[in-house]
Amino acid sequence: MTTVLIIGPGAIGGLFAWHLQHVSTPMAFRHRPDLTLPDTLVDQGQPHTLNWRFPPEGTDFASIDLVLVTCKATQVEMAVTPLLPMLPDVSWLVCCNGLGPQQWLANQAPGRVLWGSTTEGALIDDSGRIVHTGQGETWIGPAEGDALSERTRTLGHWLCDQAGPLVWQWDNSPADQLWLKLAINAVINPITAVERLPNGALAEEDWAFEVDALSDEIRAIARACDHPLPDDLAERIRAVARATAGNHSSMRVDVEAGRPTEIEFINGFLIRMAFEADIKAPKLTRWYEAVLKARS
Ligand code: KPL
Repeated sequence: MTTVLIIGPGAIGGLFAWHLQHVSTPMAFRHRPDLTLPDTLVDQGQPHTLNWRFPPEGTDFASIDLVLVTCKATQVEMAVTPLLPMLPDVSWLVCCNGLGPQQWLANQAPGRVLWGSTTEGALIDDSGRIVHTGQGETWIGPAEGDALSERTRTLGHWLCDQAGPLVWQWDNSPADQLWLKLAINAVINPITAVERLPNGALAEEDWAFEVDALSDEIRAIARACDHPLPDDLAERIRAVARATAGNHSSMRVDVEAGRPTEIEFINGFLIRMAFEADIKAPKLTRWYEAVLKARS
């Protein structure tokens, strides 16, 4: 039996635990003593019992094969750093917003890191249940520029092949998916967070100019980084806004809860790439600054 440890036992962590629970009993990393695990997942109105657990006292970490990192981008370094020396041989799959944490982890564990990107929608409702709000897909594959070990590649294919309830696909170049997700987050998240809008507002005519202008800036940066984004990026962003119309973006939720946001890992990352490529990014910078102010 393959042993999987999940770091970030939130909505996406729980959704992935559900995907795995008939072939593994995923364990979740307890980073706070008061943390409890959601025990129910609601999919299409149907409740399902989640079968995951915290590792018992004295668990031999050497028995872990794979670590799924699904926490916020802001927490990856802090959560993973103490585990790295304890887990010298495990494979890692990092699936969170942004691109910086993925690059950081690939440097820490060369040959053993998979990058993932997901369009699944999930949230934790007021009764603590995970609700699967949008059917999506998850793509996983080798970290960019890294030669994947055979063992990690095999585990990656195992994750895709086992018939869980979700759609997981192998992608030899997941960096392209990550760039697309980054672009979507860099437009939807800051605007909805600062203006306190539901995602669907960004598909409306009122925001068309802003979405177009931000998309143009992001496409120029991505091109300079050798990850060209589709010509119809703005349309794709509007499609995601429409598909998640009633949702509050994760950044809006964080701002409203007074928590740190992922702005540094999304717009901050793109602004740094723009600076290195000598490209102007006034719109991205404006929304970056507005999110920092919205928090204070
Ligand atoms: O990924 C998201 C997020 O909120 O972080 C989107 C796609 C904007 C959906 O809410």
